Amino acid sequence: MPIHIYLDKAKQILDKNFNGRFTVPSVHLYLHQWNWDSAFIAIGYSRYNTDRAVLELKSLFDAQWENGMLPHIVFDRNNLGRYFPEPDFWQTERSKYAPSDFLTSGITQPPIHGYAALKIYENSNQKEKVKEFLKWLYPRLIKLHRYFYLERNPDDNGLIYIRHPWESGMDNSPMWDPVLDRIDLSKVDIPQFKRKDDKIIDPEQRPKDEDYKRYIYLVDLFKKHNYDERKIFHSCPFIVIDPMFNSILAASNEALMKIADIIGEDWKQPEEWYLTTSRSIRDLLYSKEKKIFYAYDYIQKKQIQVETSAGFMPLFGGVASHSQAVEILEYMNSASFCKIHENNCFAIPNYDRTKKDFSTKNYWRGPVWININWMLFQGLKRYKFKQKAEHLEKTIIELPVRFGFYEYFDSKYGTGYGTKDFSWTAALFIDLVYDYLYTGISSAKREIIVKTDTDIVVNRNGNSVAVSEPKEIYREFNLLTGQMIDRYVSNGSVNYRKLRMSPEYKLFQNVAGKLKDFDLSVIDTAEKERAFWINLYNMMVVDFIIRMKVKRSVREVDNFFEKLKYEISGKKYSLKDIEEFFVSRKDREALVSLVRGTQSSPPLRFMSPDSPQEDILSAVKDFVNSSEVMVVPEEKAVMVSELFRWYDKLFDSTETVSRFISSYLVDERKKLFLEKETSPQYLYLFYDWYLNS
Ligand code: 2M8
Repeated sequence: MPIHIYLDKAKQILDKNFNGRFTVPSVHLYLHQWNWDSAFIAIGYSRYNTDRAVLELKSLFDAQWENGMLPHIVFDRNNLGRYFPEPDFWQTERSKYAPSDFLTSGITQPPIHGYAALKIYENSNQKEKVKEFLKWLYPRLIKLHRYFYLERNPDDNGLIYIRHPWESGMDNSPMWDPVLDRIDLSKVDIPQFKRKDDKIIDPEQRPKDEDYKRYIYLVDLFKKHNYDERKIFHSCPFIVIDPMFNSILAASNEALMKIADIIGEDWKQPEEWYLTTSRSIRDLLYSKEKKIFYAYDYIQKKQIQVETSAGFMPLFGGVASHSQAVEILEYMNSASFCKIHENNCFAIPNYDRTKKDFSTKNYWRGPVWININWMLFQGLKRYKFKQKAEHLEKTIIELPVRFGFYEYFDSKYGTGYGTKDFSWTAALFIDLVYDYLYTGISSAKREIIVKTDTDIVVNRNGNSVAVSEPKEIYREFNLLTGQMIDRYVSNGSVNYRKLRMSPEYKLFQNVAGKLKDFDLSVIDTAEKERAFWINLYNMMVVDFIIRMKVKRSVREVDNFFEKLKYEISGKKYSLKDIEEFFVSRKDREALVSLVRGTQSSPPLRFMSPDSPQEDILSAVKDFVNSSEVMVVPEEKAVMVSELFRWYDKLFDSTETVSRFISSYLVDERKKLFLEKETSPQYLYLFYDWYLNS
């Protein structure tokens, strides 16, 4: 399914979750407005609906407390009774700061709103309108940050504490276990309560009852202190400094400096906050030995040495020093989280996979979350760790496409968990896909696009060469193609830089020039013809990539497959023409084995000129047994490359695709499934256009 169909789907989810004033995280479980969810949602809207983006933040800040705190939930009066805890439990009216016209919770969440507000401005094409809104929002953002620096900054070093796991946004993260464990459930009074979440979502995917008891114990304590910060600080057993919360705050301070500049305000205050918090994160939360940032237990005055994705978050907002960034990248890209190209994981799971209590499916204890990966993607991009950034970006787009717009995803199989049609998954997907559709390539790799409105005959400007015998041209073409692949391709990856400088490529350009006057009749058998056109197609792609100075993706060149051509025997051929040739021959195998200069292509190999059948079949096998084709019997699902849709004349039904795949699959169990299952669910994978370099 083309990517814009998923984009529409994501927008429909936001529409469904929008209640006229704000967008709930999900109508299945979270029927109110959540603090940081709304910021992510606004970022998604900012790509196509400025009004909604603005409204999202506006409705949230309307419920800001008098002391500056931005509540973690703003309740929808029309939807009470379906979530726990709700206003009757929070009783925030006990605080003199709580708003009288809104029902809210009494805690906050990671302050990503400054960052989101700047994104709205950057993405919107209604700059004046957003500027007006920023003038309204800026003092409120300052008020929020001031609350943190005045009320939650006990050592005056810019490290802000949180006083409830819900404030971290990563509710049951293993990071909080050592602190929560100190609340002895047999010794404290916990009010009676009834959870609602575990009746809606499989309890295996949600926090345990013991966790909830502690969450509720803390809320009850806040209530007893009438939400007085000082009193809470002195009696609350959970006072921790979260590297993610603080990194996000730093990122928002930085955004506030830019916003101040846009609306003509003084940016000194946010700058000072930015510098203080960043310095303290670097100096106090980092472990040089473990190469990760840790949370800090303020009561026991020590780092909480539990490795989670929060420990990488100082990349977001540019807080980590360069050497720290390099070190944490190494950890992030290890088996503990997920290595690039490792097969059995997706992007960054939320907890170190090597730990005994790691879970692929339990909430914040190991699954993959889209918002976390989105922030890490921004951080990696900022530090120019492009390859890892792209890996995350691809996953963020791929997971919802393959498995649905879920709240979180199994870190091994990708299965969606929690609630479906989840707003921030949809919103951040929209954000990345907008970059993608806009340029056809990743925003981490975006480069100038070459426009080609008319045909460019690429082999015309080769050196003018003496006319050769057709047989000689054919022999040279095969020889050089073989040599180039042999010497500059390893494991299917092409070293375009070396190839461009190589003597073989120089000679190849000459032969390509000679093809203009070539006599195709020397290719006198059907098998030779197959080999020639596949090899030619693959070499044309390589030649076009080099000549058009493609850096990241063939998508940098408009109409790469239609307008770039080779003249052969006096006739012009585009890549598309060659594809059409194979379509007319109903040669599915040849079409699958073509190498389009992309990551989603099979590895580039030379097709033996006289009898290519074996080589073609190896290419098809490589393709079918790669991540381009995923057969998941447990889910009764088949996920295949978009390529099968491009050639729907040949792959005219899912049965045809199943038959084709099953004849090349190595895994017998999957083969059997395809042969037996008459109507598996078919999904089309996102095509990876990055260069096969
Ligand atoms: C989750 O938290 C709420 C409590 O705030 C819950 O579990 O009921 C977390 O994932 C949190 O980060 C998120 O903001 C919220 C709504 O999506 O759900």
